[in-house]
Amino acid sequence: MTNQLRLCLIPGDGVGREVVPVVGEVLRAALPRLAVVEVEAGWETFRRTGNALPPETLKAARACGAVLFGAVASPSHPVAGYRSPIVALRRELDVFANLRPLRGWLVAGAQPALDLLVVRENTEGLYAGRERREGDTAISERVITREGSARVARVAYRLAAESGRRVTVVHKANVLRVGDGLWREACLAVAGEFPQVETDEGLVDSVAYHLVRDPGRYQLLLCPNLYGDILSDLAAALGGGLGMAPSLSLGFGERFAIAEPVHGAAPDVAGRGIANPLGAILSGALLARHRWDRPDVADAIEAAVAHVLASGVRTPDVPAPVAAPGESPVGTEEMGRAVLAALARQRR
Ligand code: GGG
Repeated sequence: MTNQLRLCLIPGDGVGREVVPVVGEVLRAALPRLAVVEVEAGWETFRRTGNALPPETLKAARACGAVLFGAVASPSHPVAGYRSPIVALRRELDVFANLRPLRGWLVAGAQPALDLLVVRENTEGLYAGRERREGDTAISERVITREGSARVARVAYRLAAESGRRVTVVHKANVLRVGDGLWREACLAVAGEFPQVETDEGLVDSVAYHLVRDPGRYQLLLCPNLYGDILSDLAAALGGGLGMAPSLSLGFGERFAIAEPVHGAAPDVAGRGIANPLGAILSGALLARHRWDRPDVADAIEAAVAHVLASGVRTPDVPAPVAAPGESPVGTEEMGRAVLAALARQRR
């Protein structure tokens, strides 16, 4: 069948195993002909099989072209033969542009003015994997290339042109004149290809400050790897919490895409049935929008999530609104059922 949409589910570790099945159900309800396969990866997989990213997992991810990854819990100390499977998978599929849309959801403590897209370079920078110890000195090489910077900048500018957003190029070129200097130069050269898109620039520390002071100030932050990682977590806190933050990593021509919630494996919460599945569900919506070209499905899922939150349903990580302090939070599966019910109501 030529137009069959295919999805590879990789729950991974910790709460990934609890939230990914919920996304599978939501996407199957929204796209009844979706073909779904489930495969394994992660620290637990490594402990059992000696390989954190087994070859059959990589093969399934390539065959489907669309992956929904849960979370991974790599140890903080080096382990012989182990490498982070999510970092390896991103590199294998060369998904170089990480999109993190962040908005102020209707929950206690969120900033309603927040409506931000963070576009993060996903394969270079300090995460290029070039680290070594020389005695008591540790050296981490930060890799920035013109080509790597320009290709993620083109994704950001294309999205900005489609959505009418202003692009802010984030850097620290006043100190890191060589690395961030090249990043800035490459991004501003791409800006020249999109004269219809407004561009400005910001030093990463100043952007962090202004984001907290005035969450509506920025529309699209174009960031090298580490800055994008940090600023998107900061923005997630302003939007209602890490549990609700989605992400999508895209490769060239959108041939490969990996959706994953921004949160990690959360060992303190795992196994209790209380993880927030909304970040993962909203990541599924990003697959529909950017990989499967189904903005109608993405809009429907996002509207269902907004409806559920507006009706006061929340998991324990989301603070209770002042108006309803005694209301009890729900668990992962119940939140999934609430989103499914909201989706079904839209179809009536
Ligand atoms: N869903 C994103 C996620 O799992 N974040 C944590 C992460 O990327 N950790 C890297 C690792 O543990 O290898």
